Amino acid sequence: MARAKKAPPEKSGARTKHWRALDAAHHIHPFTQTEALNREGVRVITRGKGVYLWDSDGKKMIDGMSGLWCVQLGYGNKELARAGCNALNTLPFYNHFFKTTNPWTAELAAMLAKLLPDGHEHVLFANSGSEGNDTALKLIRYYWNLKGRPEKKLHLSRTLSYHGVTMASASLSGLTPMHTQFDLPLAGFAKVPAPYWFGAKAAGFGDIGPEEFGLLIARETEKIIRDIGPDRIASFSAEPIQGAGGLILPPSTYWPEIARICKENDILLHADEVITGFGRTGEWFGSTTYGIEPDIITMAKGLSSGYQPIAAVSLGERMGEAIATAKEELVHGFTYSGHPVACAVALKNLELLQRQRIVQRVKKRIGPYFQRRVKEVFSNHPLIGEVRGIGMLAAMELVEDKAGRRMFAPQRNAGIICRDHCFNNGLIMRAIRDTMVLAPPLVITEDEVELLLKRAKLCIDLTAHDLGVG
Ligand code: PXG
Repeated sequence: MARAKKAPPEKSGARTKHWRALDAAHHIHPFTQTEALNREGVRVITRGKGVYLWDSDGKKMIDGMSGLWCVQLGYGNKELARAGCNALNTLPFYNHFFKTTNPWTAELAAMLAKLLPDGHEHVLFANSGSEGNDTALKLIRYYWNLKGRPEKKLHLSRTLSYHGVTMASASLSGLTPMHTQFDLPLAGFAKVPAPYWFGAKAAGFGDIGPEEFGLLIARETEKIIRDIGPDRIASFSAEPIQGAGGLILPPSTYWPEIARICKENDILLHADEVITGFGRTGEWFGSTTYGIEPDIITMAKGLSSGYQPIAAVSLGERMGEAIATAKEELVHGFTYSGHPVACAVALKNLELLQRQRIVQRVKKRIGPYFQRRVKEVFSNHPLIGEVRGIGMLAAMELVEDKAGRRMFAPQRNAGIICRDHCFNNGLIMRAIRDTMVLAPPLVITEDEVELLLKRAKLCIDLTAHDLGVG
């Protein structure tokens, strides 16, 4: 323990050892088996610039995941740093509880209202996607209470969805490994199937096409709603594209049918745009990409390019009207809701996304380029069963048998083998089960896309070799 108090040593090897030891002794990591990590030794990330990260041994990596799907503007953006620094020097903290606001919070709320889909004129702030979703669920309950429909309490969401880790957000999440350790989900949550077409064959749906599958899953959702009784259902929460569940792109038939079902059954539609917001799909919001008209939207991550922890929840017309005109106090809010430094950084981030026309660039130039090149490089690869993507999101399914769309048995660890090759070869690519996912910063250049794909190809070749495919 005495070692922990010493200043970091000068030499990089010794410094890495020093930080590893401190981390192993005192830091419990998220979604990590602590004992295994400490045996292996953690990687210490010390610096970022553009699309690159460096570790404490000076190893440079290209970040194909924008941190955790969030660094839209890349690392080391000086304007974002200056905006945060300016707020820190001017008003490092004040709250909004005592009939007060601050310039950055007010401007950010107005800027969001301008960028959000029509009707979303009101926002509340939180500090993470999980808190944002927790807030959204509370507001959904409140809305139905205000409307005299207190029996509408059940929250629907999808299998393989990721909505965060608080008690409510984890209950909303459909990734079942998130539940068992904590006796979740709480009461009042129910699941409907995800429109995961690539997994349809393995799930016993046979050789169904994506469009037919999208309809089938929406109709299955409708059946579950009918069985539960629409009068009991408050909301349907969904990511426009499921991110952490495996980059599941909905077939084109899915969302229009879900919108109809929600409307007909008077169920509030809650879009979780934590990953799909702020240009990721080539529009400001994934809801626009898929023609979804949500009653309530959660956003975080790209809102500040991840430079500050901040989330927002926006209310569409009917929820905004009911909540903003209620004749009573809204008994909700965090110490740091609308934190001035986080708001200043988010505001600057939105200004830069607009000034540099980054969302249009994703839609018109770099997004189509990225999609075309990922498909060119991987569509015919024997280890890749499907390449899918939109904007600056791409997924590649590692399969044992390409023609038969047969996946690997989980114990083959295909995804983990590939991810480890990536780390060792200067690329950060996420493995979700055996789906390899890329979500690079929106500012990535064509040359950087080429470098990223060159490394990804090398790593997928190495993985194919390890697994004896091709
Ligand atoms: N909604 C969505 C759609 C998310 O992707 C959250 C809510 C929760 O946000 P916070 O800020 O509370 O983490 C997320 C977060 C991964 C990974 O490995 C993805 C997330 C978080 C951590 C890891 O893909 N998404």
